[in-house]
Amino acid sequence: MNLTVQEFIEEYKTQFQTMFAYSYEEGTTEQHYTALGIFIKNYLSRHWKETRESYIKEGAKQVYYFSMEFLPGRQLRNNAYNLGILDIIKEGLTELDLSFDSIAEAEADPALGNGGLGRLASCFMDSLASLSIPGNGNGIRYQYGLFRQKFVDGYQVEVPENWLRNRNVWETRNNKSTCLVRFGGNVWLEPNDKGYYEAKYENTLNVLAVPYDTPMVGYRNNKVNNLRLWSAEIPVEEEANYHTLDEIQPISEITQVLYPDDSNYEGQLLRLKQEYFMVSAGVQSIIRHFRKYNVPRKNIPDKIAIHINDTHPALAIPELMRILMDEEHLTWDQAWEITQKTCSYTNHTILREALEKWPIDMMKELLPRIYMIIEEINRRFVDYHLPLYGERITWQTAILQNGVVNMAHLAVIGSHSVNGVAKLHTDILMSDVLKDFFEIYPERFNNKTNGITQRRWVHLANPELTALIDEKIGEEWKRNPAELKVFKGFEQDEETLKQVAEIKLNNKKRLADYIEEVKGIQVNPRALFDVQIKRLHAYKRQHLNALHILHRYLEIKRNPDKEVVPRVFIFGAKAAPSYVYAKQIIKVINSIADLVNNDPDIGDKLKVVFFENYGVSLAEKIIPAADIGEQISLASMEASGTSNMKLMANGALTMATLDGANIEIKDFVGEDNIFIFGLTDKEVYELKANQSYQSKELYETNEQLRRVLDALKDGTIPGLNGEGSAIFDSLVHYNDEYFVLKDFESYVDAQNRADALYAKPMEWTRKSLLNIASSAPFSADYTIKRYADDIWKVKQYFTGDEGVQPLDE
Ligand code: BZD
Repeated sequence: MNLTVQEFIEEYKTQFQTMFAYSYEEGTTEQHYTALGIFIKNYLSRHWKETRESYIKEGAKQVYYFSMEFLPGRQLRNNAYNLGILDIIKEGLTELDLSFDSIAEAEADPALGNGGLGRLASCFMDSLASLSIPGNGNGIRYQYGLFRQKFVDGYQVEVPENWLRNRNVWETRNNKSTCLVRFGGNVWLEPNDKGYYEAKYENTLNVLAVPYDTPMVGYRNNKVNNLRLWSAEIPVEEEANYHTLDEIQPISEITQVLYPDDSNYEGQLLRLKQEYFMVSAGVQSIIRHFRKYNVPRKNIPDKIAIHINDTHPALAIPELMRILMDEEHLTWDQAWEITQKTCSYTNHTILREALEKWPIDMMKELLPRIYMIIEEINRRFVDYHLPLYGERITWQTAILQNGVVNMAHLAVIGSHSVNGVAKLHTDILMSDVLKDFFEIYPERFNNKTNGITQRRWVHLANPELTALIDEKIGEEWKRNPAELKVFKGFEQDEETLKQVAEIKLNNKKRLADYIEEVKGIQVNPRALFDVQIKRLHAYKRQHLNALHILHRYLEIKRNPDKEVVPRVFIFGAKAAPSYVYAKQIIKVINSIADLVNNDPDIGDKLKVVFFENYGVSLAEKIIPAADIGEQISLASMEASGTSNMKLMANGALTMATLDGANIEIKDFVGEDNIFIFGLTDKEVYELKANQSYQSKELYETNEQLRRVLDALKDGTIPGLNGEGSAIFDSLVHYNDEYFVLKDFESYVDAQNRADALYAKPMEWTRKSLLNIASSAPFSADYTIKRYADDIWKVKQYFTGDEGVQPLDE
């Protein structure tokens, strides 16, 4: 299928006319987006069908990535690119006097996730398809995505995100594959004359799970995998029982909104309903699919891998047990062996408050059969381990503890593999958070450092840089990222450095224009662009960044004639709606922005830009323009981070603590090419253990720090209503949980080193080039290859010499 420009033009015109019954010349941008999306979907549909059929024909083992969150970003450009028809479409549209870029902007960006975890799931979907691995996503089709963030007087306000308002061109409703999910009621087991127990149900709430399938297009390999998102509806045969909206509510609410929570976990019945709904529908449809393979049930683990993305889908374990026993009539032991061999689990956090625990009473009432199974898993676990490991370890690792179901324990016990998402994180899981489990099941633990897809985050987000790399080292790096290291050979090549610098400047100019357009702030594109983009959380320490900005501001005011390296501080961050402290930080940063941006003494020396509604689309604009990526979490707290990888791949230098994947970034890029500061994880553990930290002492003894902290509450910053004082109090009077003050000085030092380097543009750019050239190890293609080989045991299915090749690291 080699589409030509002329063919595209003709087919597109017809497509448009068929859909809207008038000529393309009269169409709105939105209509063009819809028509073009449908055109691309039609174009890929053959591959989508053939990929599915070929996996079945080959008897391929398939992986199912269960995740409550996916953040795919806009798909028009990505799909056209991976299909290899982007340039043809662009050219064709130009001939029709239409702009591809504006059409692409009309697509809604599905915010079906909170942050890193959801975006990782989508990077993985891209890599699975591009590596020709039979991989499926399984999640929820939330009607409303994560809230849209607005700032009103500098405060975060949440507005509903109705991403489905205009039609979603990518999805296909699949009425053939619906499932029934049961909640509540009474359940009991009855022996029957066939020799097994039958599960009997009464008074259950029955919910129809309807799948919407979305194509996940591989990179130029004719492979299209599937992302299946479930939506809750009333079962057709029960429609007559529902009369009012109130009666429908318990069903429609299940897939109405994404739980807006990033790690500050609050238990809620609805969330548990969502989790079970997704998991039950997903496992049912997998088992149904498995039947097509016509092999004995004991071979399920040879054909299916279920991956549990954090504990949110951990009910897949008891649900698979339920289906194998109640519906497939296997014994407990048979079902358990299959379940453990099939399931694997990734942990994404060590924050204790983020580890899911459900009240037993809630679980029992909402999911009676599932609870019976969990109870039995727990009973057998305890019976087996008590004599071997004794009381302490056994009770600390039990699933049922103090009236709650510990979901991480369920996930570890029911899986054959448990992984963290960066080396340090996995070490911490083994030595601290899950250390008793590590003693029991050492062989289950492994590390899989996160990765990102360079296709979206470099090839598409940064086309000029991509073209330059192509020109210098050829295009092989696009299929085999390890090739990128060849680009290191240009670190002393003045011409290349100039080109890298010019591309960065162009990207910054584009971002500067966008800043002016949406924020009305004029920034100098030659200033150092310093970027912190991630969810707002105290452990990520956006407030440390804010203190540094205040420090700079006060220094400029004190020494107005001193030359400084001009900086633009750029933020993007949403706070969980109930997370008061995070919202106070947003308000403080916005108020600092008002202060700094409007002070005539400051001019271009310092600007602060806090974008509203940070998400995938905004990240694509910001990242290529960044000079510094801020990765300043308290060491030991950030599981991995992934914006660190996207930023370095686009030539930003990383300002980092030795946390998460920053450590591996440092190892690959070399410590001369990254700015490291702050406490190490060991120092943090020590300070916590011996309780010797006194933040107030620092406030009292460090004059520079005191000046900055006082500015939070002495009226220096306009427009605050106690938010500055609240942060001051947390840092000074409540002993600074995340060691912000402790790390402040070394942070400022590192920032000064960055200034000094930025004053030597060639040297800066050389390091920037080295970052780009060292980013290959963070390609999600490698990460996925390791999951495929070590955990899932799934193969790549090449159909020719196309596609991302077997990887050479
Ligand atoms: O997962 C993030 C971690 O904080 C990052 O360090 C890591 O890089 C990414 C990917 O592994 N965790 C999340 O994004 N977590 C959530 O979004 C979340 C959502 C619901 C409930 C709890 C956490």
